Amino acid sequence: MINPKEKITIDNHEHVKYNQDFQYTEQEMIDRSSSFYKWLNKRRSIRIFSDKPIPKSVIENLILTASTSPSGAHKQPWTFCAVSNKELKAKIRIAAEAEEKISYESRMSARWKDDLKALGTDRHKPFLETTPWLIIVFKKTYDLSETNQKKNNYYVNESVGIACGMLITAIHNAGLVTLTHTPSPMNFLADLLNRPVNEKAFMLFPVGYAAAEVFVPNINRKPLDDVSVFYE
Ligand code: IYR
Repeated sequence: MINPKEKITIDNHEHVKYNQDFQYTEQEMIDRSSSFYKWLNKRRSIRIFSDKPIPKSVIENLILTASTSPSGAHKQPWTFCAVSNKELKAKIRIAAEAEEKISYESRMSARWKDDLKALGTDRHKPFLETTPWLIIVFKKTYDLSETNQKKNNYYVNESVGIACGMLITAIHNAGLVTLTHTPSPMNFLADLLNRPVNEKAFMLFPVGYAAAEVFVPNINRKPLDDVSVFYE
């Protein structure tokens, strides 16, 4: 129970006292930020997965974590669709590979395909059937009121992009792996998953364990100097 003295009203809206029950000494902060970076830097995009099952409760926790993301005016303009149904995964694979075939054969430029060579990706997407779960993130450009009135949301791409980043971090934290898969166009996902008109597919994440033996591209992350500018 919140003590009534810990609440105030601003413009007719209730605000509760922020009780930050975690704070660190400067040394702890240095240690924690460094070890978190080292741990997150172990994340790799994986393209070959095991079919070992994952409890549904884990997927629920991953979605709850992603859904803690900040969002424009707190509209939380996202829906996370979690698919473990085998027939549905097979349909998603067929539709995604059909789009990818066209993309790789005609939509993508030679330079783009050249850039992807280092990653070892192509139009075949077996992981869409192998992984125990797919999480498909939908963005809500607008919400629909009970009377079907459109209510626009704000900073939808930014909000859903941040939620996806938090989802990826949560997947890594659970000891699982994923890949940001972006079949384009993605309209087939809204059709297959029966989503309402205000939802558009944003990104697809296969979630699972890496296959027993997987090789990942031998590539490096840019050093701090290349990705930052400090103004002190
Ligand atoms: N959407 C395609 C192609 C692709 C595009 C980028 I940019 C990548 O970093 C990786 C793949 C696919 O998912 O294969």
